[in-house]
Amino acid sequence: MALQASGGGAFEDGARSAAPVAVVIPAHDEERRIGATVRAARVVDGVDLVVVVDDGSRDGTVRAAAAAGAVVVRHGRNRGKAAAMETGAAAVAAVDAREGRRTPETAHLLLFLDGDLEESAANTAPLVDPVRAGTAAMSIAVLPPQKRAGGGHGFVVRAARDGIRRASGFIATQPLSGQRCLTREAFDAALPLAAGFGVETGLTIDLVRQGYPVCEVEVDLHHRVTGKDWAAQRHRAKQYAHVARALAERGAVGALPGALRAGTSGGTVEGDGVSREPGGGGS
Ligand SMILES: Nc1nc2c(ncn2[C@@H]2O[C@H](COP(=O)(O)OP(=O)(O)O)[C@@H](O)[C@H]2O)c(=O)[nH]1
Ligand SMILES: [Mg+2]
Repeated sequence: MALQASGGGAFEDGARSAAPVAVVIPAHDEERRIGATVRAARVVDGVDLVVVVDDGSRDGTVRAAAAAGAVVVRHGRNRGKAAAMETGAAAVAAVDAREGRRTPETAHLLLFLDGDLEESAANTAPLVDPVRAGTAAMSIAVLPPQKRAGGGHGFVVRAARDGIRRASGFIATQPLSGQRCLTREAFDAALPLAAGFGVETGLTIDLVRQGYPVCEVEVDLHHRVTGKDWAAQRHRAKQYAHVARALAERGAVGALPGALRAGTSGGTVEGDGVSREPGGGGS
């Protein structure tokens, strides 16, 4: 179900019925979940290619992803989530060139998924539908409440949501959701991506601002829920810094103090989004 759509200006309307789907999975130290995620992604309707970008993992991510049938591209050192997405999209572009897919109608649609979705990655077809139909240039998955309660990254979610609204007017239910389907043109129009974990915030703002229609779709997905331990806190702090940078680069600096106030007083947060935060949608 499309929850919201915006834009319309620069978007070249048109169905992509002939386009296959390439799944791109940025992954870091994901050996326990990447195999199941890849296997599930491969059975999604229209998917003929799964690319895993291993971003300097220290574990067996590469081996597990390859064994599950993914094309694996490696960063020798950790370069961040956005860089991994750019690398994965470049790998798909090389396949498109080799296969003679040179038009918007025939180029692969890009389906970005996190590496920790495991079996639920098989449920992502509804994310592709609006992009294939030509009603959206980017769709974003809204996840249901997760099975286990998370360690709380509400302040990052609020900062991103508030900033996106200020910068573009788009009300994002789960602004950090990394499960997104894009046309090649939309992806290219958003380059260079906002760095690291700021990538989702930047993508939404940049595409809406350019007039591309963006929609949210409820999808039954489940991912690892991060706890409250030191590593989780560090992850959240890094996420927050990256989101803040993406917003600052887009002139939405005023969002940050507002978002922090919202964390304590409930001040500026929109709609029902806060209550949905357990679903999170990852980063
Ligand atoms: N490329 C890249 N991907 C990362 C990095 N850290 C995490 N990821 C991936 O980003 C996705 C989301 O990370 P996750 O830890 O699940 O974040 P959360 O969903 O916000 O809790 C997963 O596919 C991770 O493997 C990193 O440093 N570089
Ligand atoms: Mg996750």
